[in-house]
Amino acid sequence: MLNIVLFGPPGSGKGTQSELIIDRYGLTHFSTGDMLRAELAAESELGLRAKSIMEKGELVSDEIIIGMIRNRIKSESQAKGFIFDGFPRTVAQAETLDKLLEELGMKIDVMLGLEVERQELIDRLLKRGQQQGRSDDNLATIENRIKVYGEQTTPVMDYYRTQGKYRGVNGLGSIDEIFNRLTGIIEKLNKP
Ligand code: B4P
Repeated sequence: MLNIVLFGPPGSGKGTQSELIIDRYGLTHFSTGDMLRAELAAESELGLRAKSIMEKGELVSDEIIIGMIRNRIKSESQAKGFIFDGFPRTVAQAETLDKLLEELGMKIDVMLGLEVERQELIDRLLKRGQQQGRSDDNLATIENRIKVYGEQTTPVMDYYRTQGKYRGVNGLGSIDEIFNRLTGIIEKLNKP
């Protein structure tokens, strides 16, 4: 079983690289961003609560996120492995994930951190905003997402670093180049 946390600031390529990793290793995808956007599209009560928070670039509460993820992990406990994309985003989420996995006899094997500088993040997300019209891909919200990432999400990197599981990866270059860097690390995981 292989369980990966794909980590990085907004726009670092987590969603993009997750799809390629899933194709290669047959993992089950957990994107809390995608799950929240599905709730928004369905206009569920949870979606309505999350909408204004996401549009401001703030984090949705740990309570909502943990409730959402707990049900899905339990219902997919037969999976070959998981890729967590955009989750955990706070230390409380990381601690809960560790406990949940432990209850199921599983653990996180590695956190792969995509490292991309600020201006490149802004350029990518503005471009996606123009192409796809995502309501949180505008300059004011992007700048707040990056700020919130620095304040609330970077401590999660230290959480996994302390466990010896963090591997930083240069997130600049072509999508294929970055994928090769990531698979280079994954392939070495089970080798002495
Ligand atoms: P997410 O959906 O997770 O969005 P994101 O961090 O912006 O990253 P995303 O995966 O979409 O972008 P990617 O880097 O792949 O979160 C959205 C919001 O949901 C959050 O702000 C928050 O409010 C809420 N939320 C989600 N999870 C939460 C949690 N656990 N707790 C609390 N709140 C939560 O790619 C960006 C762009 O770059 C794409 O257009 C892509 O085509 C492009 N790109 C990718 N790789 C590239 C490359 N190598 N070169 C050039 N462009 C590239």
